[in-house]
Amino acid sequence: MSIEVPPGLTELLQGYTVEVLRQRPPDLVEFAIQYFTRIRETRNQDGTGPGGVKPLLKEVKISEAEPMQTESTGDDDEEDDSDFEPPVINRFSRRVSVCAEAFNPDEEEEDTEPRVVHPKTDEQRCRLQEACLDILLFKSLDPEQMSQVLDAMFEHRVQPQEHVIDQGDDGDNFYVIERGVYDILVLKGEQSVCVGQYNNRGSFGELALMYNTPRAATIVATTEGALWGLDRVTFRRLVLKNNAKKRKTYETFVESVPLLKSLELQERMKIVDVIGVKNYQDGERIITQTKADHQDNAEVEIARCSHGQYFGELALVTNKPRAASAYAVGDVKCLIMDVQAFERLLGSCKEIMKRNISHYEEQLVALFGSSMDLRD
Ligand code: 1OR
Repeated sequence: MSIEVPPGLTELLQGYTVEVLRQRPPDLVEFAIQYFTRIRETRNQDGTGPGGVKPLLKEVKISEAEPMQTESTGDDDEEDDSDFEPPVINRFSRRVSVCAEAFNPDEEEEDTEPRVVHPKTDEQRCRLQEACLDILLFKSLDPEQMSQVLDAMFEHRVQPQEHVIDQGDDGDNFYVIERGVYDILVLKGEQSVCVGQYNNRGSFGELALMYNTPRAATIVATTEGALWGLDRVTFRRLVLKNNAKKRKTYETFVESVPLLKSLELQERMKIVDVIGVKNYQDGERIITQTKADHQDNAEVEIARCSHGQYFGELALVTNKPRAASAYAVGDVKCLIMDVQAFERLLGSCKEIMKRNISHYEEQLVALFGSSMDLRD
């Protein structure tokens, strides 16, 4: 007696199995319901009909030890890019390493991914928009892309001591901080060392998603807090695509910045990946001096920066409050980097910056006649 396997059954079960292995959901039945519901929705949307099952993954390699890698093999790209992930992910359902996400941001391929949408109340959407205002990675998204990002984000409340991310894990989500304090811990040998902190603002978790690498640090909440998560697939589809454009736009500019000359090309490109672009109008304040050292409080112009120069590094290099304010003269376009990216990517440029600090000190002596200690 021969039993006929209905067409599509193998792919259907394979797809489900692969997603289970990738995401390790705690509840297989619950996960199956979500998974197959999403398939039905996608099928209804693209008119595949009841019998048809779109292959969800073309090639999957699973390895516990190796970091994820992007594989690109010509024609495969299109199907690989239709990779599917149900959006409900928590830190207890971590991904294993999967090599199925061929993504070539340079290609202007048609966008056929099912959209991830987490419904929100008006109040939630307001809080989310507020939290995302200064997120540099979102600054170059167009309004339609930004709206897709906001739709896809989901709220995640955290408790003190909760590990939001563990170093070495595969990346599942990118996080924007609404509130709460979070320590950044990095393993130095056997020891976990606190190398920084997020204080009620900022974002983290982009590196593993951008570069398909294991999580580079552990993030632990030290207070109760609220985060907004963005799933890996949506992050890659929107933010990575934009980064490819940013690289093209700013490649030549970043090459020409004297401070960055000592960096490798790859390092310079990583800078472009994390920078945000911000425009200022004539007279607008860009950074604000934290304390005025002079009795009369009058502001005096001490220097002017132009194309390819930088400012705002002093407080970061010395860990002191902002020593000066900066104002736009005419229309100004700045490329901005947050403090964690500055630490991570510009460590090797710090010596050059420190040397330049002595120029500031000389300028201040010339202006005010007395020496000022700008360093620690
Ligand atoms: P991720 O996806 O690797 C951990 O997950 C996140 O911590 C990482 O993305 C960054 O968003 C964030 N080195 C590496 N990752 C960092 C760092 C960091 N700071 C924040 N993250 N350094 C600290 C710089 C203050 C360098 C440590 C040597």
